[in-house]
This record gives sequence, structure tokens and C-alpha cells, in this order.
Amino acid sequence: SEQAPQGEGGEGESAGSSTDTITLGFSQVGAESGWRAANTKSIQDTLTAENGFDLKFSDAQQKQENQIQAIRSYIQQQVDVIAFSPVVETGWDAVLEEAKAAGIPVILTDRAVDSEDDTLYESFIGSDFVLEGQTAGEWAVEQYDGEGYKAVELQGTTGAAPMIDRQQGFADAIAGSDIEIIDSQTGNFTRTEGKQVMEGFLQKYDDIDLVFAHNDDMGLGAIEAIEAAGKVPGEDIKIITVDAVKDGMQALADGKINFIVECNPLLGPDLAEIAKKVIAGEEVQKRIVVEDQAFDQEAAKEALPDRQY
Ligand code: GYE
Repeated sequence: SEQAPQGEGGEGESAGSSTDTITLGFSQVGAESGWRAANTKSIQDTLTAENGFDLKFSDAQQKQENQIQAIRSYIQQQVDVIAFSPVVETGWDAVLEEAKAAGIPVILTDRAVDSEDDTLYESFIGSDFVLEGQTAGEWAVEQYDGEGYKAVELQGTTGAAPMIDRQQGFADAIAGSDIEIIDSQTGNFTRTEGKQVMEGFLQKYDDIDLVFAHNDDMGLGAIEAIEAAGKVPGEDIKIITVDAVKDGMQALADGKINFIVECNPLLGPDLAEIAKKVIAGEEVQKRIVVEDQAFDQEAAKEALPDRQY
């Protein structure tokens, strides 16, 4: 691809001439959740022409083969940078090697790949999902240890970094407590599947005390299933989720969810900054950890009016 003039004082005619624009191909996971919608909006609102970007955006509908296809097409179009949020952790080496061979830098956002070769990408920007699961589990132990709670887990997309890591963090935190996970199943991070899986659990077990949902949307689906079964979410069955998007925070403030660990989806600004540095040949951090908070019902009531997403 063409070399963009670096820095000030190039021969370019005017400031902001098209040679300065960074063409960035972004392959998004899908549109599975409120979190994802906020993440997409952040990327589209930040990587604008005004901000020096020509953004090519595609939605993979939670399918790895669609993401691989999108990345290959960005390579073919000789974009300046490729960024993507890998739907699952494994199976990326071949396509990342193709990008490397074409000289196109890759930035990971949100989710990790489990590749051994970390020269296949420049930087990975996202939350610490193990810590999120741990925070959820520690709160559960603080509240419910000694009560003999039976928990079910609504897991994210099988093989996705946040599914693997949140499960791990939660399991580590409750180890040694008398909270027991009696069943786990994937709800694919969607409200519909979260509801379906919870309906199945409610038919199978009449003694569920606690739900740990890997995201708000599945927790919101579980609320519907619990109410339909004539039980009171947040009381008869406690619910802990991850994300803290508006709908989740509202349910928390309303007492239907008991605790939410935040996962910040506003990754656009960090992505823009890293992409500019990579193109300018500057050093970037391999791992940028996004900071998250956590909310109980009182904290949600306070935070809700100013919540951006
Ligand atoms: O928690 C979930 C989304 O990868 C962190 O994906 C993201 C997760 C998020 O579908 O809501």
C-alpha cells in the first residue's frame, strides 16, 4: 500500500489531505448484546473522517468464518490497519500470518486470541475478564457463604475469552465456600438464549438460589424466565451479571439483579490512539487493560442518571 507521509512538513498540499487518512478495517463479533451495541457505537463515533479515519466495518454475526473472511478482504483491499474482536480464542494464526506477510498491523480489541506468537498483533486493548469473574465470585461469597447456595451459570459464547475467563475467575473465587455450581450452560451472550437456558434450569431444579450470568443480557433473559415461573428475581433467586449496560443497571436499581461487575465497552478512543501510533511507527503497549468498577443495588441507583451506555 502507499506510504503516508509521516509527521509535519511533508510535501502534502493541505493539512488533512487524504494521504494522512488511516484506512482501518474492523471486524466486529456481532450484535449479540447491549454491550456490543455500545462498543460498536464507540468505534463508529471515534474512527470518523474528522478524526483521520476511513473506517470499514463488518459484523460477523458471531461466526468465526465470517471474521476470517472479513480480515482476508481487508488484506486484499490493502487497508492500513486491521482491528477485530475475536469471537473465540483459537484458530487465528493462519489469517494473522497472512496479515503480517502483507505488512498490515493488527490490533485486538475487547477479546484475546490464544496464539503463542505475540508478534502477530501490535496491541490488545480490553478488560481483565478473569478479574471480572473473580469480583463477581468474591461478592457472592461475601453475601451468601454459609447459606448453602446452589448456583447455576449462564455462560457466554463457548470458547470466547470472556466466557473462559469469567468462568475461571468465578470458580476460583467461590472455591472453598459452600456456594456450589450445580449446572452451567451457554446462552451465547444473548437475551433470548439466556431466557431459554434459564427455563430449562428451572424445569430441572426447584432449588436454585443464585444465577451467575456472564453478561447482563443473559441475566435479563433469566429474569423473564424466573418471573414466568412465578418466582421473584433478586429475592427468591439472586442474580449476578457482568457488563453494567443501561438495561442491566436499571434491573439492578429495580432490585431484580443483585450485583453487576462492569465491563467498559467504550474502546473507540483507545483503538484510535493505538492505530495512529502504530501507523506513525511509535512504540505501543502490547496489553492495555481497561479498568472496571462493580455495582450493588444502591450504587446502581446513584450511577444510573449519568450512565453513558
Ligand atoms: O461482556 C458481552 C458481549 O466480549 C466483553 O461480549 C465482551 C462480551 C460482553 O456479548 O455482553
